[in-house]
Parts: sequence; structure tokens; C-alpha cells
Amino acid sequence: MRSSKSKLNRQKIILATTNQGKFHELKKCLTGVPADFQSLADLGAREDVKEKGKNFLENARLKSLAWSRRSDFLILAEDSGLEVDALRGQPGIYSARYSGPRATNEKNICKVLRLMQGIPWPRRTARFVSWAVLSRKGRILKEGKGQVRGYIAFNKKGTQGFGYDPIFFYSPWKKTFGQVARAEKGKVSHRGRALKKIKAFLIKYLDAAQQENEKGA
Ligand code: ITT
Repeated sequence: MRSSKSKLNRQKIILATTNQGKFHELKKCLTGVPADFQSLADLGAREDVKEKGKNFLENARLKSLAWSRRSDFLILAEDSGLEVDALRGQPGIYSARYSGPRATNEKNICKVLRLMQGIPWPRRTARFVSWAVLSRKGRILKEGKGQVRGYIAFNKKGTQGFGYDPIFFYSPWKKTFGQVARAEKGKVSHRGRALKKIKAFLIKYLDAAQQENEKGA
């Protein structure tokens, strides 16, 4: 008979990110999934995974697989970033560290606004992209991509969210992502869209695992 401890373990999902803003959004996007979400700190993780990939998908796979080899839990990792058309797709995969090794959200935003000076509204188009990868024990179970289009605002607006949210203007709402609550953002965001596919998969996967468990009990 399987122990109740192993049952619990099977329902633990590690949201493998070092970014607190991302962690809370991932958790929000997965509301309704019957699992216990934990952070990398719960894995006792010390060192980070090097993001050596050429694109978001490669980096998301690298992170998810690396953490999944270090534990038995389901691991969800995500790689995302901002692509600005007038900057030929920058900052892209370098979004987190765009302003250098000691980058902060504030410095990254300043750099984008500086490079965008004098660029008129119609040419300020941009998109956020997200790739989410769920894996377990070194095997990928599901991948999901999401994106959302918007404009780079002339100035920062709003204090919610994280990263470039205060300068990402979402036209249908006439607001930046920095001006909306987490749950609202998740309905249209790149992350929310990528996570929809993962969420549907997880609900079926956990249900099947639960049934297996009950059969074996
Ligand atoms: P982990 O790799 O540990 O998950 P990270 O912040 O380094 O944390 P990424 O490498 O995926 O994650 O970089 C994502 C960066 O892109 C993030 O730090 C922000 O600067 C930006 N970004 C991504 N999604 C965003 C969002 O929803 N709102 C604002 N900025 C976002």
C-alpha cells in the first residue's frame, strides 16, 4: 500500500522561478488545479540554472528539466520576456538583465524608455512572450506558449505587477499592465495564455494519478 506521504508528494508542484512576481502570477493562473504549489526554496535550492538557450523555449526547457532531475516533484518553469519591434525584438531573452549584471526592473525600464525616445506611438509596438514547460524526473510532460501584444508607453504608469508592466500599454483596456490586478492581467497576459494549456493538462494528469493511487491503495 502506498503511504499517505507519497500521495501528498505526488500532488506537489514546484513553480521553479527565482522571480517572486512571476511565482505569484503562475500560482494565480493555476487556480483550480488541485495541487500544493511550492517555490524553489521548498526544494532547498541554492544555485540557479544557467539560461544558455537561444530562445524562450530552450531556456524554459533547460530550467524545467534541470530542476526536475533534482527532485521527484512536478516542475513548472517558464521563460518569458518583452520583444519591442522598434528595438528589433530586444530585450527578448535578455529581458531580466537588459541593463546589465546588476539590473533592476527600474533600470531595465529606464533603458527601454531611453532607447525609445522620439519614437512615435504607431511604432511603439511590442509583445510579451511566455513559454511554460512542465516536467517530471527529466521528462517533459507538457509545453505551452502565450503572447500578448501592446505598446511601449511614453512614461511609467501603475505600481502593480513586476518587470516591464508599468510601460506595457494594453490597448483594449487603455491601461498599462502596471495598472491592473494580478487576476485581471492573467486573463490576457502571455503567461495566462501559456498556462491555460498547462492547466488543462494538469487537471487531467492529476486526476489520472489520483485514480491510479486509489486503485493501488
Ligand atoms: P526565473 O528565470 O528564475 O524564472 P527571471 O525573472 O530571470 O526568473 P526570465 O529569465 O524568464 O525570468 O526573464 C523574464 C523577464 O522578462 C522578467 O524578469 C521581466 O523583466 C520580463 N517579463 C516577463 N514577463 C513579464 C511580465 O508579465 N511583466 C513584466 N515583465 C515581464
